[in-house]
Amino acid sequence: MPPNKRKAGLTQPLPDTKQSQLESFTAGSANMLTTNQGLQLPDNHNSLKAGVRGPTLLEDFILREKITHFDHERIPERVVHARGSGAHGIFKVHKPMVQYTSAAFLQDPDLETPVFVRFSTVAGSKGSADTVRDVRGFAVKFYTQEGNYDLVGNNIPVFFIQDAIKFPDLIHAVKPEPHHEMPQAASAHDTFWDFASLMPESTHMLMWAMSDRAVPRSLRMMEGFGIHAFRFVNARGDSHFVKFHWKPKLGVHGLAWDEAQKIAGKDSDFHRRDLWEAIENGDFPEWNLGVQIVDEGKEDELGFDILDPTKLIPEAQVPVQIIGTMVLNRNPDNFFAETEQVAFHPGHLVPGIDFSNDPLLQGRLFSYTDTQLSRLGGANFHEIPINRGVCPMHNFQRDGLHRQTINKGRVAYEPNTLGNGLQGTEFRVDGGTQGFQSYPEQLDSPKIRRRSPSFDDHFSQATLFWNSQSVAEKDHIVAAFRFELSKVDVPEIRQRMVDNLAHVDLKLATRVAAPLGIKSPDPKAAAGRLGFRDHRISNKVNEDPALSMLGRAGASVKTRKIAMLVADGVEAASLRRLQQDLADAGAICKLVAPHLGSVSTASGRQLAVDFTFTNTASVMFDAVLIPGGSQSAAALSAMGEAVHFVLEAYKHCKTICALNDGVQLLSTLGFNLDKNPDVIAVPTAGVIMADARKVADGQVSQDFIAAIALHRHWDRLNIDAVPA
Ligand code: HDE
Repeated sequence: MPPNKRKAGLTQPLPDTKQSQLESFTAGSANMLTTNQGLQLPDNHNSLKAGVRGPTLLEDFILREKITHFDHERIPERVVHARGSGAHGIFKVHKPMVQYTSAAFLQDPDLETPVFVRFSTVAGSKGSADTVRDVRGFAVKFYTQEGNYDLVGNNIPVFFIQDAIKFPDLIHAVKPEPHHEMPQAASAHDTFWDFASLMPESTHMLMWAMSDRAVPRSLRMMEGFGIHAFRFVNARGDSHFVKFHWKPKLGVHGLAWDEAQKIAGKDSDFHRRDLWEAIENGDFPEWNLGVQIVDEGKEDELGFDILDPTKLIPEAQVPVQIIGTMVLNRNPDNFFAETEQVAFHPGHLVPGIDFSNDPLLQGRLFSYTDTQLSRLGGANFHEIPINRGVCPMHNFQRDGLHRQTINKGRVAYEPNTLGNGLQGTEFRVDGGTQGFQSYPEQLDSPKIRRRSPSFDDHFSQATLFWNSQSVAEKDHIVAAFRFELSKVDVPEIRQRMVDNLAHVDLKLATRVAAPLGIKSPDPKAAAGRLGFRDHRISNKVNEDPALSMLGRAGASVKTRKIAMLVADGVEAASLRRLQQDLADAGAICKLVAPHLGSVSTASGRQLAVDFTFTNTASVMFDAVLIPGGSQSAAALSAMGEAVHFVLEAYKHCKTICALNDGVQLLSTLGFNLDKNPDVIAVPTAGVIMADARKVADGQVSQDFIAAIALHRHWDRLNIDAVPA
């Protein structure tokens, strides 16, 4: 039998004798391709044939091994959250949480707990576009010294349904319609709105899903939420309810809907690329971990049922305490091995954290292991490197498909007297006093298949969300409902939905209904429907600033992308100064020109070009600079693509700065720079027109940076009239 000569690719140490044999055969052959059995290949280009022009021989075991492996490269994609992007990082708690929880990773501020995070969309297939309107998954695996803890959340703090038994219906409704498998990764179709309009408990979540939360600018600019109430349990066994929040340090920002749709075509990997590049560039994304804590026994004072996952705890009612920070600092080495094979489960707990009776959470506790069995092909998925814990693991579970561990000894049961157990120790349980302890909640209730009446309020928090939005955010919600419902063919479904919305806010419903070719919304029509409930409780707060994205725009331009539109003859001194000031503030500047290579400046120097108008678009950037230089401005003004670039950025409410002759590109918008050289003009929010001399004294950079930090200028004038 030929000895194994392979070195590269070994993941498990070989037994000692094999290891030394391997080393003695490796010299000089480490780079040879081999079969999976280690046989060196003579040729990786030609199969074995009967003569150079003859048929391929069945005997060609090398060809067959290679093709067989290829044929089995795919595993089933996740039934939901199929499209995802992952990253490694670390988590650190800020101060010991001993008062509330015994979880070891939440005690020591010096302890770094490794994490792996996977962000995802819910509805689309693995190859679908990143920027579709959808909820985003935000799943974090903490590799703690007490075992893996998974916080498997979303970027929206509530969910569509209250009971797990409705999940297959919800997902079947939102996925492509089964007869023709359309549309991909979109809720804008009849079956989704048919279901949603018949499930008024979904209304609160629909408000979030129609807001800009569902079209994030970046995965790095999203909040994350555990959604359900969990329990913190301390060493004395005291329990507190806890809701988890991730707060991004870069702020919470969304795309314009038109922009999101265009990006889906221009770069369907937009979010994946953004996350990857930020980490490669050393701009490590960070989130604070926050908790809302409610004393066990005081949950009734909230005014709604803490177990109902269609409700959030308003931050204005129970503030979020920041307890730690997560930094994502390493991209995966291999997408399949890590991001695809990672297996999250809300039931992966550590001592000190426990479940509540939220009926959605309870159903999830079954689903996740079950789905891994078919997705990852058997019961040993915990042995896949990305899923392995970093703490010791011992039990007597054995065998199964793809078992990696070579268990030693004759004993695979407990109790035993025959075995020394693993590594010479007898592993056992100690009678129940150590390890994970379930919180001993007192239960004395009849077995019953019924919803608690405390879950019957389906609208008050939808109204709270609506009331908490700014004017622009309300406009976006109305526009999103209109868009989605306009794609619904059956008018009765459109009608049913706006009748439901009339229970959130009549003005909202009336605005949504206006262009949909249906009757004015009628709250009574909804209320008359079988199963419809509007047992409204009064909210303890009527508005909560934390529910608005605009209420908390980040004050930084860090990692924001600025397009600088240039052609031959561009005025370079002010361009360079702005580039420098923006780079100092952490922004990323790219030169976009009519051609690749370089452009000549007005003073005859060469500037290297990053992109052309053909291979990029305004939707890839957060802001635009049009420098001065009469020749450059004239060339760009004569190019439809350059003018479109500027108009589109304007329409998407991005900051635009134009210097001297560059202002020509804004003339279609009716903006012209006064010939007064001292002027910095701001004709509408986020449009800065300036003389290059103002650049030299730093004023333009300051104004430009401040405007970009506001993210978008949603209240900009006249955007509906702009043809882009
Ligand atoms: Fe999931 N969910 N889910 N889910 N979920 C899955 O597990 C399920 C729910 C969430 O990046 C699946 O490994 C049921 C809420 C995320 O790998 C599956 C119910 C929340 C991810 C599953 C819910 C989530 C999943 C598919 C209703 C936010 C992606 C593949 C009771 C708190 C994790 C898999 C990743 C994935 C079931 C509802 C978050 C089928 C039955 C609520 C972030 O097990």
